[in-house]
Amino acid sequence: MPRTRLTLKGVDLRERPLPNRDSRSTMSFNKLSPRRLAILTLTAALLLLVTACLPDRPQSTFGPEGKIARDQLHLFQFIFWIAVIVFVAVEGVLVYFIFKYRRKAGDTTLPPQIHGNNRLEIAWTILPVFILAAIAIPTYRTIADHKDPPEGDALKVEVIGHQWWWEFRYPDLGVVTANEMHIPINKTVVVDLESQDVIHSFWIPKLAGKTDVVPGRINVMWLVADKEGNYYGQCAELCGLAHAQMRFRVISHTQENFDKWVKGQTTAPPQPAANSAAARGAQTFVTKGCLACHTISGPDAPGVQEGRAQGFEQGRAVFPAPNLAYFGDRGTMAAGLFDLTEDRLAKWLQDPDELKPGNRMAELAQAYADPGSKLSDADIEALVAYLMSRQAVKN
Ligand code: HEC
Ligand SMILES: [Cu+2]
Repeated sequence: MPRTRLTLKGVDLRERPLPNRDSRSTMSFNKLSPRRLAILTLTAALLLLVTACLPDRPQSTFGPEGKIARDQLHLFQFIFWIAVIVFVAVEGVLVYFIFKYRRKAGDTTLPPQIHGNNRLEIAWTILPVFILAAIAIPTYRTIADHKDPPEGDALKVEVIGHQWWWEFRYPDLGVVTANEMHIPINKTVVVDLESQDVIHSFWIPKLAGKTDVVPGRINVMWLVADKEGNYYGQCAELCGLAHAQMRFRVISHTQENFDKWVKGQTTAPPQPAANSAAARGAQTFVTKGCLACHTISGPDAPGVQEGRAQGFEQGRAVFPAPNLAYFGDRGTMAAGLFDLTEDRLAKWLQDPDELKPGNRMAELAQAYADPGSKLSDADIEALVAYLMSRQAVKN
């Protein structure tokens, strides 16, 4: 049977027609040669790959802005380049031999049959040992370096994962907030991670790699932000229906601005003026049962969220929910899903399930489960005015 040959420019290979070449033109890609198709596919794949890796994208690990993420990237790059060298060397030798030792046309003899070569065997056993050792040493060093936070002054934040939002408690500062974690720059932030329901994973691509958030145990991680910024975070563990919409932000400030933020979060916002829309909203918030799940006056008292979580497990219509005491100051809503605007907030209150399918508020809150308690347009307007007025006193 005649052998077919590859046609490569510049290589002395005689071209022979492939068998059944005509049959290929009946394929649906008849305008695109397989070669063009391959190039097109590769280009598209490369483009996708490259856009996903651009360091300035909000969730790219290639643009680290803190020590932990930077160390992790350096380690990744080190291993990546070793892998590239190994790949190029092995594939290079392979391709070289494929061409060099091709069977010549008309040659029907068998090549010399070799079994085993001690020198080779030893070389390719020992070489990988060195390569793996070279990878292991910086890997262990990085893990050890990241295990414990550096000595000295640190800010402690307790992060609690809920289906499908994040709670942030600052036990030493008396602050409780949700979905937006504020931190000072150039300061170690020690994060205690705990879940009140299923396993989540806490991930801020530009500041630190993922750490699991597990019910019944506290995982500790730490991070440092280099500069002021607004960083995207994301739950990185499939945790139920709205898992992909369980996002958050980390906002880093200079120490001075961070202190201002803390001061704002610990000074009660003024009560709405009598007869204002916000005052009606405050009433509506109580009468429509929002208080069952949301605290709106200061930080949640100890045990309150745990009580809600237990209630949920016992089948009651409650669930731990974001603290709304300073909701009007937030930049985002519904766990980092949308920028906070009055329109979005009104849409959320109309039908939370439409904006974030499966969320617990739409499932359980009296205002959505019980047609008799449905919010009227006037209720929604008043609630929007009230919630947006929940802002820290500016100082
Ligand atoms: C059964 C408990 C429950 C009740 C009752 C409830 N909510 Fe919620 N609410 C939640 C949960 C849980 C979330 C978080 C949803 C998510 O992002 O997945 C939430 C989110 C919100 C948010 C967005 C918060 C944020 O951090 O982005 C607002 C605003 C809100 N609720 C307002 C209200 C109002 C107003 C009422 C009363 C009409 C109400 N909620 C009743 C559970 C509840
Ligand atoms: Cu999650």
